[in-house]
Amino acid sequence: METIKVSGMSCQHCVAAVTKALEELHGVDEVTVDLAAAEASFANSGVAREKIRSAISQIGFDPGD
Ligand SMILES: [Cu+2]
Repeated sequence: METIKVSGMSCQHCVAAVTKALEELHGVDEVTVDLAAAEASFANSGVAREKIRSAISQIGFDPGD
């Protein structure tokens, strides 16, 4: 599993939006977003980190490195 910090989430709607955005990436599966930890974890089969970061920022949240 891979993890990434996600800043700016405030409620379960944000969690759902981030989950959906990541699941839409081909190669990313089993997405779990932890609101309290401000972190998403997922199985990644080859998706570039930059693509993952951009999927998060495109919906208005701030991805970590
Ligand atoms: Cu929210």
